[in-house]
Amino acid sequence: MDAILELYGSQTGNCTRSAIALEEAGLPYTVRLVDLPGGEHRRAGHLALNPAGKVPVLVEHRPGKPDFVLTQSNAIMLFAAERVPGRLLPHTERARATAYERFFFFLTDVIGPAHASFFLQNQGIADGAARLIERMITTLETADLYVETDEYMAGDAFSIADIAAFTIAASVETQVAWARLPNLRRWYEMVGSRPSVVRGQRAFDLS
Ligand SMILES: N[C@@H](CCC(=O)N[C@@H](CS)C(=O)NCC(=O)O)C(=O)O
Repeated sequence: MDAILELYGSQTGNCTRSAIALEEAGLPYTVRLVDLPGGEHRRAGHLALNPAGKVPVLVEHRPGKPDFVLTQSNAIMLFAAERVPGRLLPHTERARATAYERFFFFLTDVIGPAHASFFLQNQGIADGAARLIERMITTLETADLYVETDEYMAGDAFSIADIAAFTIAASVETQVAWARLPNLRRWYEMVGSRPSVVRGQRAFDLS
């Protein structure tokens, strides 16, 4: 019997990125919906998987061996990329380095500020939250240059950089200045219509 993958999560950007990566890698997995509003992630069952009480969590059930448990959405993406070489990261060294460069650009310069803004909003610091979102969108919009000559965010092949970029762009879709960013718009429409991306986006929508 092959290993079985289970992805615990909810309808959030971090969970969706992980689901899209598994879909794009073609790795079969089942979804385990975690009820965040109901506090399921803070109960013993979930804390046994992730003591930090967060989602997503990927569990690999391996016949005759202990389960392998992986937290951190980006580690899950890299796990998927390594499990199926060539699907989410290029084979050649320099092309792969560029994919990492763009991936980390979106993670640290765009998604990081978005998470910080969410925290500020929850703390009642609406002005700071709004400024961070504004800055995050301006930074995201600079990615128009990446797709001016290349089809994807890191060259001519889809990669983890596209997944990171797409999920955060989708979360601020109505606020991006698409009219003056034709390259980014073309890329966004193309990535958004990929069947694996569509499936990954809906992974936690079990309604
Ligand atoms: N760096 C972690 C962040 C995980 C995280 O913050 N997950 C959120 C949902 S997107 C969560 O579990 N929030 C519940 C809570 O903090 O109570 C990752 O990328 O997986």
